[in-house]
Amino acid sequence: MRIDIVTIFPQFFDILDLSLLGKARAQGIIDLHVHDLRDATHDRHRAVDDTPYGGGAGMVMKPEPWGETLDAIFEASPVDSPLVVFPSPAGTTFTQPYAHELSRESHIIFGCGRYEGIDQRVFEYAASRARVQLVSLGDYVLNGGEVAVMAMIEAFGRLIPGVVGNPESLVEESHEQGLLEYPSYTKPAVWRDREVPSILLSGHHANIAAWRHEQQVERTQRVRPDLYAAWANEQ
Ligand code: 6GU
Repeated sequence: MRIDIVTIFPQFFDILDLSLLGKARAQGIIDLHVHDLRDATHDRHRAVDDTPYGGGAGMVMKPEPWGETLDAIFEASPVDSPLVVFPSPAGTTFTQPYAHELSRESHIIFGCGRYEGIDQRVFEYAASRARVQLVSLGDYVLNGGEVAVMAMIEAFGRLIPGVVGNPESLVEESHEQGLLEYPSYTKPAVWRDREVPSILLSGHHANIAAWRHEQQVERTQRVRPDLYAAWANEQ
């Protein structure tokens, strides 16, 4: 999969060299390109923002550097219609099913906005050359899209075949079956007077599976009544 990121903070993404995703890059599973939006400015101050038409607080990202950067990426795209994702608190909510969708794409371009936003015509132009989606992490506001893009790449990157060593480890996680995950324990069997639930030491696999499922249902009902209602509805 090819991933392009457009940002005014390219160093932010240096940490994608690390861990599972760094390994996936080294193996050629992920082909990452980070672009500094300021490289497409042509003034002395390398300005990427300007005051909003109509007035109001804050600054708006200028369209020209976006157009130039996106054109270069479209030219280099291995596909006819890549997916352009703009992280935005005004977007649709990022979910595990959406992470699975992203993991099946061939080319994703992330456009990180800063300031009060990006000139609206950039979205319209991008939509004339590619598929465009505005995506939000949740109902709160970040200063810019960089952290959101990092979170999205962490979420879908590990779903790309070959990135996580044992694919079975993906199946029982929170949000994969509409429930939160069950609690986990390892050795020692007693730690600071706290015992591991005895059923986990019993060796009885069917009982263990049933206990874990009960734990998932109980935990989901307690901390995420919204998820629980949706899950119970499906049963
Ligand atoms: Cl994707 N971007 C920004 N700037 N703020 C957010 C967000 C995204 N998701 C939640 N808050």
